[in-house]
Amino acid sequence: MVMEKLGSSLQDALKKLVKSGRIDEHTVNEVVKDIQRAMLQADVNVKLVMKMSNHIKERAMKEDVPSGMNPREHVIRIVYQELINIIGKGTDIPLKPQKIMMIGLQGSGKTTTTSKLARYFQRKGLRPAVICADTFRPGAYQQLNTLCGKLNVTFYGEEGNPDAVGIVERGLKEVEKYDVIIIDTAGRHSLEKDLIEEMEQIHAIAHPDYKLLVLDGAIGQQASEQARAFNDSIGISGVVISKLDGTAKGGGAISAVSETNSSIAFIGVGETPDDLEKFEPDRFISKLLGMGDIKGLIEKAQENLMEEELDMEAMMRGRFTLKDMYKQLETLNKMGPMKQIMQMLPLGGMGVKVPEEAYQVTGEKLTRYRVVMDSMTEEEMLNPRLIGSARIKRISIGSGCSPDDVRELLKYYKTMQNTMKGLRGGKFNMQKMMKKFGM
Ligand SMILES: Nc1nc2c(ncn2[C@@H]2O[C@H](COP(=O)(O)OP(=O)(O)O)[C@@H](O)[C@H]2O)c(=O)[nH]1
Ligand SMILES: [Mg+2]
Repeated sequence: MVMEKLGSSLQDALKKLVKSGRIDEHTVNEVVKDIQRAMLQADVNVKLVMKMSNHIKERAMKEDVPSGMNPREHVIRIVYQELINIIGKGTDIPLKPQKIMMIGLQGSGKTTTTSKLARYFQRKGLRPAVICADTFRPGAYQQLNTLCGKLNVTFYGEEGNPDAVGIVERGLKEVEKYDVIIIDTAGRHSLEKDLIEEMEQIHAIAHPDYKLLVLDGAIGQQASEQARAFNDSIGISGVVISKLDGTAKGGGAISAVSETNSSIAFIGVGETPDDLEKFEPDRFISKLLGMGDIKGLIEKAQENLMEEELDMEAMMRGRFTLKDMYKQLETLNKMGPMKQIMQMLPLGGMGVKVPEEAYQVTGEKLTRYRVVMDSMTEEEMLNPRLIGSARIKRISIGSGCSPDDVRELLKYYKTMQNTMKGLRGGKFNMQKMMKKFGM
C-alpha cells in the first residue's frame, strides 16, 4: 500500500538526521532530496513535491529549533506540518439526515463506495436509501440493486430507462423519508462533455449536501485533471480515495486533493461493503512518517502512564537497570500487547530499530521474569553485570526456574539496554514529544 512504501522511504530519509546531531544545510538538503524521491515515486505531482520540499528546507534552516526539541524532532515536526498542509485535515461527513451525490470516472469505485457508505450509515443507526442514476453502464442497475439487496438497503432505480435526471427526480420523492440518500451517478471513460452536463442537471435537481468525488488510488497524474474538472463544474465537498488496499501509490490522488483544495473523507481498502475507513490525517501521516499511531498512543498513555510515569530520562542517561526494566515491563504490560505498544512509539521515525526480541515478551514470560527477578538481590538488580554463572545458579535454584530462564532474562535485558542507548540521543519523553507535535 502507498502509505507503507512512501512511509518507509520517508523514514529512511529522516534517519539521516539521526546520524547528524545538528542541522546543517548539507544534511537538510540530503534529507529533502530523499523526501522528494520518495514522493515522486509515489506519484505525487512534481510541482507539489518541489513546493513542499522548498518549504521544508526553508523552514528547517530559518526557524529556530523550539526549546526542548532536538534538531531531528524539529525537522520531523516541519515535515509533519507540511504533509498536513498537502493532505488536509479531512472532511467530516456528519451523522445526520442528508443527501450525498457520488461523482467520478467509470471504474473509479463509485458504486462500490455507494454501498460502503450505505453500510456505514446503517451501522451508525441512520436509515440509508440509494438511487441508481447510472443509465450508461450496462448492468449498473443490477450491480447496485444486488449490493443493496445484500445489505438490506432500500434501492431505487429504473432499469432500461436512459433518463438519469428523471430517475433522480422520481427517486428522491420515493425515498424522501429516509435519513441518508445516496445518489450513484454514471461515469465515463474520460471527461466527456455529456457526462459533465448530466452531472450538472442531477446536481441542480437533487441539491446534495455533499458531493463526493471517488478517485482511484492507482491513477497517477490524471487525477488532478479529473478533480479540477469536477470541481469547476459542480464543486467537490470531499474525496474518497479507493483501492488503497492494493498496489496503488495514491500520490496522484493526494496531489489532486491538494490542487483542488478539497480534502479526503474516506479511503477504500477493499471490495466488500465494510472496507471503508474514515480518513484520519493524524493516523495517515503518522504512518507515512513511521511515527506510529500518535493519537492512539496519547489516549493509552494518558490512561496508564500518568500515574506511573516511566523514568525515561534516567534510562536515557544510561542508568537502565534490571529494576527499571521490571517497572517498564509492568507498565507496558498494563497498556496492552507489547508489540502493539512498541509499534505505537515513534521509534522508527527517530531512527531506532527495535529488535524483534523486544516484542516477544508475553504475559507468561513476564511472570517468569518477575519470579526470577524476585530471587535477585537489590545489588544485582541495580548492577546486573555482577551476575555471573555462580549467581545464575543461585538465582535459578531460588526462583525454581532453570539457569536458561535466568540467562534469557539477562539477554533480554541487554537488548532493551541497547535499545535505550539508541534512544538516548533523542531525549525521549512521550508526553513532551506529543506536546511538541501539537497533540
Ligand atoms: N480492491 C479494491 N477494489 C475496489 C475498491 N473500490 C472499488 N473496487 C473495485 O473496482 C471496480 C470498479 O468499481 P465500481 O464501484 O463498479 O466503479 P464505478 O464505475 O465508479 O461505479 C470493481 O471491480 C470494484 O470491486 C477498493 O477500495 N478496493
Ligand atoms: Mg458504477
